[in-house]
Amino acid sequence: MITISKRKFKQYFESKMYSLYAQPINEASNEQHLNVLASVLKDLIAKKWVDTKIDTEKEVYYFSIEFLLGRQLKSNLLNLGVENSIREGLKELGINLDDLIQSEVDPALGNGGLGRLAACFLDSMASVGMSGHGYGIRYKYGLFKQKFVNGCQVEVPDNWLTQGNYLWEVVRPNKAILVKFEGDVYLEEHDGNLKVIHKNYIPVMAMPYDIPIIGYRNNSVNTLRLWKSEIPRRDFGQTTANAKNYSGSYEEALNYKYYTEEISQVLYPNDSNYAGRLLRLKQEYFFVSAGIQDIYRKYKKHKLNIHELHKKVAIHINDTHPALCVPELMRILLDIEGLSWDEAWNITINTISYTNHTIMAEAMEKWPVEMMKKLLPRIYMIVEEINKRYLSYLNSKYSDQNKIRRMSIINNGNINMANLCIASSYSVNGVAKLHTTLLEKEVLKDFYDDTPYKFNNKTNGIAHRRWLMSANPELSGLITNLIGEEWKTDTFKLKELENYKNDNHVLDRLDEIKYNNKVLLSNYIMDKYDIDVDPNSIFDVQVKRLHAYKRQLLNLINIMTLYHKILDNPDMDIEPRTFIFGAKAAPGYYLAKCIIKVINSVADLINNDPRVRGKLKVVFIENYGVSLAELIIPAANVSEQISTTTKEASGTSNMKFMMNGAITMATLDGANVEIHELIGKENMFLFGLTAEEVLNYNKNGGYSSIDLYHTDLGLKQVVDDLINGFIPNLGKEGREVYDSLITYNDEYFVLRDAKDYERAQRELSELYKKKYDWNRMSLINIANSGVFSSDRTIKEYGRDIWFRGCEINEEFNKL
Ligand code: 6GP
Repeated sequence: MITISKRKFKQYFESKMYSLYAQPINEASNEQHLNVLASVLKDLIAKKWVDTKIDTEKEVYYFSIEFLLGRQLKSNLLNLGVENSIREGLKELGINLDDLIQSEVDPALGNGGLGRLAACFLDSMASVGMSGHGYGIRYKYGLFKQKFVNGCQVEVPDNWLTQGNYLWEVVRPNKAILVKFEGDVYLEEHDGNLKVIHKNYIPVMAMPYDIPIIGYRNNSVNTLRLWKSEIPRRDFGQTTANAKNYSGSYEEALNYKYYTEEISQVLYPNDSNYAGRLLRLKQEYFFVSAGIQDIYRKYKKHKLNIHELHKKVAIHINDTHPALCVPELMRILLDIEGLSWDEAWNITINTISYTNHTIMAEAMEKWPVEMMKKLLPRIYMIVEEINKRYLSYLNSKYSDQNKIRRMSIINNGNINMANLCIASSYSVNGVAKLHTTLLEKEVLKDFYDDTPYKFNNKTNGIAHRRWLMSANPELSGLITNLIGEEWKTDTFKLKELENYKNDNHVLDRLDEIKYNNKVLLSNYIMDKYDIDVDPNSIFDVQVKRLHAYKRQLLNLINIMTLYHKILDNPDMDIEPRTFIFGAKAAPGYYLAKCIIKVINSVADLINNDPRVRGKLKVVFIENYGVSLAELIIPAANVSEQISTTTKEASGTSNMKFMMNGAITMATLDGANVEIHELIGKENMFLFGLTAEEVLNYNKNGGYSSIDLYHTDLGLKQVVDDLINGFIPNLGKEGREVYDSLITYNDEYFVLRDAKDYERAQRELSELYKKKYDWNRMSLINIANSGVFSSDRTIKEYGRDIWFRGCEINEEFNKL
């Protein structure tokens, strides 16, 4: 915790303004004010932000190809505990802190759940006082910005580094690292020892940009180190003696420059989907190699014993994108340290742990052997050797050749990255109970049967500081008034709120806060889209990536059903509803883009129909991301978590909504199962097929959507709307969506679950009429959401995985 008086801050701010910009405060731009403020804060934490503690305690390194940070100023001020003095100081200088907070860029260096989870974990590691750091890529362009043109998604590049540098980063040229691509690898004898020689490689320099991760009022400042790829600078300290010679033509030099810079140019816009492209593989190796070499360098600098690496370092790989940590660490231990294979393997396997984030088959990374062999010749040799040893282990244990083939790391000319991760780590975890069970019993069954002790569950969590304290200050204030401050560092204390479940005064206040947040969102919608939404209507929200399995389409079908009902029965007693969507589709995901177009067209139809005015509104908010989530989630009455059961590994917006008092409409999928366990079916709305039913259908070729379509006339009407011109301004997109439901037999059980969903929605509507019952439910949700703080999750990772035992555990070594 740091303290700074208002007077001191003002002096500091002024002198920083002079040293950075040589001009008076009142002449500076907003952007300059923001830079000066960030710079002052960085100075304040500088002493605590020391580079390393590696010699004193075990350090965790979290490798992730995405970190979806969101804006940092507000949460940094909150965590440092200096917001008030700084706000006051700035005010006296004529500057409004809120303007600065709003004008900060939102770095979108991630797609969705996986990237945002990584950011929450950084926040929690610092806040629980763990020495845990992130390694990732400093993409020049983050996730595209989404615009709607005639209802269709158009992607605009996210040029977030317009000023050249990011507010919070510090570049450290003296810590740049050489990463080698391509070239020839062979063995040479030196003094009777065989040495691995890598010649004619393409050298790429990884330049570290550090972002401070500030813990909540506890003196901890960890580091997120993001690597930028560059052509090696002239003064780059590391030798490139055996590198490919680029002394040739101007054109060759330009090509080389392009080769290096391209690597960290752009984030792949895929969520839960395998990209399969050479550039992506380059990105993966680039940041993994830089990170592992960085750890190694630090380790050597502190003269630590390499035989005990696993006692000082835990390396966590966030899904398979950083899987090359395994062969890269092996490479260093074998080729540089000269350890034997067995010892190098023992150290590696006791250092690396892995999280799986999805069971969707299309997300499973498989790299062609030929691609890896050419791009990463030494790494491929090591993977091949791991596979050889793994196969011989499997053959000694099993005779079922199909099973062995399924478990093999290399198979059919491809390297299966999940198999590599499981074979080479001491811990494999899923991200919610059901997901972990599905991994163990279905998707990774062979591996679980083989090494059950590696598998464990770590149900996801969210940074409650950002998602409640910062995003919903009014609710946060009410909670503190009722139960004191302690919940901020121990969210289980939120449970005490239940004491107020029959206190009408508190329930009224809860209602009022929700209303105020809805007004803020309504104002935004009015400003942006000129759509007038009523804050008294139910705000029913589905915000997440657009994916068929997440079933935005199911939500839409229910909206259409409701629309028809009102048209057929104008005097129907219905609770006014505003349906709110926010979702980006991967640019190459055609069906998802069609669904966006259909939702937008339906929104136009409904919002312009006077017959449903005051009853129904549909708003699709463009460019959903972290900053918008902070506005939308506190304003939601209903949280739509309606994925096809078994498909959503966990979900994390479900937790954010719950913590902000929204009521969950859900299938028993992902972490909805845990929500249900906590609050029971009486405090949420459940519908849909069970996991068992979905698995059974899948084993037997699905159900028949066309039969259902012909028997349920209400459904038929809505599905036909997609193609019969009922929805204006809808062309081939309607047909595409129709085909997914009828021609291709509704892979995600949208129609199969539609009736039950409608039933649950009707019940919800009825309950909303009973104000106190609704608000009581809301309070119970908040009171039980404490378990979903990522502080809890991170402590579990620490306890069960990273700090579990530091001796070499031979049991993990199956080779
Ligand atoms: C997501 C899962 O889809 C989501 O259910 C989960 O909450 C989140 O990860 C965090 O665990 N998966 C991804 O975003 C992904 O890219 C490869 O998986």
